Amino acid sequence: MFFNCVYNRCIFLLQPVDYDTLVNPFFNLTVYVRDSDTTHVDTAYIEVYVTDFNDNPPIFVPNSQKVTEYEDVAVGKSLARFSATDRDLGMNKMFRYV
Ligand SMILES: [Ca+2]
Ligand SMILES: [Ca+2]
Repeated sequence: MFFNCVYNRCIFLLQPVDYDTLVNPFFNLTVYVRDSDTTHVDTAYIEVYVTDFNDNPPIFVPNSQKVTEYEDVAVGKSLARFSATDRDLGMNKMFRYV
């Protein structure tokens, strides 16, 4: 349960929502209002869509390598390949090697 509605007309977030681990980022909420007459009831429907936030940094996988090469290695030869990954999505997953 991520949301709660209490008597002051607001919907609250009860716990952090991590877009990167959600199976479904859509939440359909139903809110009821009534008075002392039990037949006086109305319903509102609220759709909440959680979007991604850039909350994960890129990480090298692996983050260290050992390279052994002869001293006369040709200038410009590639000595190692490395890559990184980022758990976010879309533009928040973009990074560059510097
Ligand atoms: Ca990121
Ligand atoms: Ca994220």
